[in-house]
Amino acid sequence: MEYVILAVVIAVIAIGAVTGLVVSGRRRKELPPKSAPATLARPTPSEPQVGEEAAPPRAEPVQTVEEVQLPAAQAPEATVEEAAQAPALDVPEPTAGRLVRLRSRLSRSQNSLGKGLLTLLSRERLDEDTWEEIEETLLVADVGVAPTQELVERLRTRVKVLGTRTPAELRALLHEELVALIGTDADRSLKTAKHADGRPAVLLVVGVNGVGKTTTSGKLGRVLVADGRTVVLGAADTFRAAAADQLQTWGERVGARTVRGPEGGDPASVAFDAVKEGIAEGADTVLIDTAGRLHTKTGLMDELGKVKRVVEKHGPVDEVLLVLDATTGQNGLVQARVFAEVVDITGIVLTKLDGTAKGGIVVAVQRELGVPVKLIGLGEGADDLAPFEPAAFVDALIGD
Ligand SMILES: Nc1nc2c(ncn2[C@@H]2O[C@H](COP(=O)(O)OP(=O)(O)O)[C@@H](O)[C@H]2O)c(=O)[nH]1
Ligand SMILES: [Mg+2]
Repeated sequence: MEYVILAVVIAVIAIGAVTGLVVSGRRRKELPPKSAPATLARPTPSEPQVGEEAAPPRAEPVQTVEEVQLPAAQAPEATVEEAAQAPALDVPEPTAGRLVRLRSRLSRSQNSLGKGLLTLLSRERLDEDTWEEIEETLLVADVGVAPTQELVERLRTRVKVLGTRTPAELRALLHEELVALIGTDADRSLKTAKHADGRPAVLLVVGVNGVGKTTTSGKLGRVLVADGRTVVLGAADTFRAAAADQLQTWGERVGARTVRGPEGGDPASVAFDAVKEGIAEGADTVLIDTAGRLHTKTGLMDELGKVKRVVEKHGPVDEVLLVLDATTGQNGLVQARVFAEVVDITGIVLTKLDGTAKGGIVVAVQRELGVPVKLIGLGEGADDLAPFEPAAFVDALIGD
């Protein structure tokens, strides 16, 4: 009897266990999968957004799995994770004809200089007062005293010879004289091509705080990438981490690597490392952004000299670009002089020409340094940097 009871108990337990398993198994099957991917990870723009570069958050609609259409011929190995790691790179605008594209910016900002001169020259009577007004217009636009007098003299002589003055003749004459004043002989090309021995071209970007060095380095990096070059950026402004972030952001947008050091580290060693990296990678161009040195701080200027000397252990620096803010006018000339004493400037970048009527500074600064303006900045946008071409510049000033 006891055996019977025991057998029944065992049977009951066994049946219970089996049904329990089945039920829980069913239950498990009814549960939704633990990690149903409600949304597909989208490639996120992974670059850190800093300061002026920070774009407003994109209001992109979230795509659900159902909405995603797979392209028929998709490479099987392209996984979602891979896509997330490789954000789409910017495709910068081609550099050819940039000044022409940006001419409306110049026409607007330099209206009083270009169109103003033309209007004055077109007056019925060109009396002394008018010539004084012409002179005044040039001086106000920061052309500088000596170049202004030269130009006025030449215009006076040529207008006299002209006799009748048709608008077309006057425009052509002024165009010719302004282009001559700016100069067409100088070599305005940038040395950015790799050397015969495989060493990358090295460009140093210098200037005081806030003139647009980092922005220019970034824009220039884009230009070079657009032209098919491989670029390494060197963040030798080590005074603020934000400065290196800012440069890195520019680089990431076009796929250029940024070499940086610890905050407060030695700028010369970062610059040295950047060139070393460029050599190791077989890059075409190394662009080194430096800190904004106040020209009154002798120690900091000495440091800039050191950056250049240390970089030159790898070989000569190809370009030292002095960035000047056109809106600062004559003050920029004082800065230019001090920088020229410390490093041999090979080219001038004039930024913010979109925000000032003082386009004549192009003439003044070239005279001051005997170095050509090679690039001009015409806005905060990523592609608002143009090679400087005298004829196209004058076209924008007075119309063609
Ligand atoms: N309007 C205008 N702003 C510019 C231009 N170039 C630079 N900037 C602005 O000038 C400010 C300082 O630039 P940044 O590159 O940080 O100067 P840095 O201190 O010399 O490195 C930023 O707000 C830039 O967007 C330009 O050509 N036009
Ligand atoms: Mg900077």
